[in-house]
Parts: sequence; structure tokens; C-alpha cells
Amino acid sequence: MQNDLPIRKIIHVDMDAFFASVEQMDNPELKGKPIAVGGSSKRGVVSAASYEARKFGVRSAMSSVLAKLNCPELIFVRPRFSRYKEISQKVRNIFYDYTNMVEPLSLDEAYLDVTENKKGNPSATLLARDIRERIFKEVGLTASAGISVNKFIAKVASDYNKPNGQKTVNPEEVIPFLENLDIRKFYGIGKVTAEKMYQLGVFTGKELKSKSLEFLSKNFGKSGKYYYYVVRGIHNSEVKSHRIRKSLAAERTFNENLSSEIFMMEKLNLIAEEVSHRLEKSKVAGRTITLKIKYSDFTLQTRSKTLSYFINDKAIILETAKNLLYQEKLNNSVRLLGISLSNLNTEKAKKPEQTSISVQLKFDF
Ligand code: DCP
Ligand code: CA
Ligand code: CA
Repeated sequence: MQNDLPIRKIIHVDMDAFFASVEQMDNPELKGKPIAVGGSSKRGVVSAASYEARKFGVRSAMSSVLAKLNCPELIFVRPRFSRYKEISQKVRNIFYDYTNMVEPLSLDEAYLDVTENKKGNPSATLLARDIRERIFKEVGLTASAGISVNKFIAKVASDYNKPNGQKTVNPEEVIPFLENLDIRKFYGIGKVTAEKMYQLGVFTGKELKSKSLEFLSKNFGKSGKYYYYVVRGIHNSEVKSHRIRKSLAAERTFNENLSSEIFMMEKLNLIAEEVSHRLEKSKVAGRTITLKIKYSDFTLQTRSKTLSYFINDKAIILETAKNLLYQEKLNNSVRLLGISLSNLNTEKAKKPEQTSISVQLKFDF
């Protein structure tokens, strides 16, 4: 089925109602309610709908006006992309505890190749369960997963038991799974293509499989070839992990803006501990310590110090971060503190850099 290639173990993880779930988590008043993330104005569109809102037919990409008609109780919430990115990063860091072969597709989903994995666990199904559990415990959100022999099937399968579920398509189940699959569920087949398939009498994988390569190429161009092979369980695209870890960071956003030094020290202590713990776990050390300070007016400041040796030790990280914090007066009360270690010993050696301060304006967009 996979030609001569060894069977791979691929997990596709996708967060449930991502933007909407983040908003419900951060604002308990929204829990259990139909909400839509997006603008409520005449020209607004829904980015994400909570599962409560979906019962009323509210969907992503729907106009806000129509959404409100479908669901008069609908509550609109403005998107906060920086928060979604922050959570996305946390989720990704969990993935990297399992494998370095992680290919993010968007903020809320990624492919993982766990054929070889850092846990030495041969069961991709159990790994997926573990990953989802950790996301829930550490981030507070639910995710769904698909597990199979290639990216295409894993992606399709992650939708199967959504939300908060997972589906494994074992090697021997691949062919029947694809044959029974509704053509609309094929990843890469949108509404327009599905319509065209219908007109050609193709409604399921089985019917798609009955068409020749020539026929599909003639009707769908280059994509025809892709359809021809994926429906036969052949999809050799690798999980493309672009990232070699360049830095490792931890940060905390505070519910209230901090101006007291005692509180900041307490937080810094926790953050240093987390960074150090993660460095040890990943078996890396770094030479550059960067302190990130986000002020209550959302301006962002980073201050860093490069040492002449590699460290992963909490005491030194904390000491350096403290010095950086005291190095210059704070501009305002603080809403976020973070520490990152870069110049990791997994990279090629570089020249030591000067202590630097950079201030940049950053808007949440
Ligand atoms: N998104 C968007 N506009 C769209 C589709 C999605 O802004 N037209 C954003 C909001 C979603 C996020 O991307 O929360 C992830 O998109 P998904 O398609 O994965 O949908 P959800 O995560 O919202 O729901 P599901 O539980 O079905 O995955
Ligand atoms: Ca999702
Ligand atoms: Ca998604």
C-alpha cells in the first residue's frame, strides 16, 4: 500500500473551536454559552464559533449578521491574536516533548511523526491520548487527534471524533476507511471540487477509486493525480519540521498589572524554574538570557545578556534575569514577564554578543 516505504506513524492534532475555546477559558462568564469570535458589525464575519453556537448553525466564515439571525443569543467576542499565538506556542512545546518532527499547519494544528519518538512508545494511539491529556492539563483546552500511516489520513481522522476525541486508522483499516469516506471529507477537496465530483458521479472514496488517473487528471489537472493516489492510501509527503530549536522560553501573563518588586521576583523565580526545567528535559543549555517585559500599555521591552559559557542552571538564570530587571528603571506597571535562553549549544558556536537593550512597540493584532 505504501509501496516499499516503511509504515510511518503520524498524528494530526487539532484544537477544538480554538479561538472560541480560548475566550471561554479566559472569561468564565462565556463558558457554556454560544459565542462567536469576530466582529459584530454589519460587515463582520465569524472566525470561530463555540460548540454551543454551532448547534444553532453558526459557522466559521459566516457573516455576523446571519450568525445573529441563526442564534439571537449569540455573544460576539473580539479576537486576541497575541493570546492565541501564546497558547499555540505552549501547545507546540508539548509536541516537542514527543518528537522534533512537528509540522504546524496553522496556529491550532500540526502533524507529528512519532514513528521514532522521545518516549520510546510504539503506540501512536497512546501517545496521542497522552498529548491531548497534557494539553488539557497544562493549557486548559481540548484537542482532537487523528492517527494513521500518512498525513492525509491522520488529518481526515482528526475530524472524526471531534470535539475532544481521537480516531486511529490502523494500516489494515486504511483501504476500507478511504473507500467509505464521503468525498467532502477528503482534505484538499473544497466545496467547488466536491460539486464537480458529484456531477461526475463521485460521492465516496470507492467511486473516486474507480476513476482512472487519466480521467482524474483530465478533470482536475494536477490535483487529479493527488486524488488518485491518496484514495489508494498513498501519500508520501513527509512531516516537514522546519524548526531547529533556537531558543527556549517561558513566560507569565498576569491577571493584574504588577508594580511591586516582591511580586515580580516571585514570578521571575517561577519562570526561571520552568525554563531551567525545560532546558534540562530537552538536554540543552544556552549562553544568552533574555528578559522580556510587557508593560500595561502593551509596549514590549527585551533585555539580554550573553555569558561566555552555556548554562541551564536555575540559580544563574534567575540571577541574570534579576540583574536585567534592575538594570534600568521600568517604564510602567508590568503585565507579562518572560525569560528565554538562546545561543543554545545545539547551534554552531557564535561570537559572544554585547549586553543589549532594545525597545520596540508591538501591537496586539
Ligand atoms: N479561523 C478563522 N477563519 C476561518 C476559519 C478558522 O479565523 N474561516 C480561525 C478560528 C478558529 C481557528 O482558525 O478557531 C482554527 O480553525 P479550525 O478550522 O480548526 O476551527 P475551530 O478550531 O474553530 O473548530 P474545530 O473544533 O472544528 O476544529
Ligand atoms: Ca480546530
Ligand atoms: Ca484547524
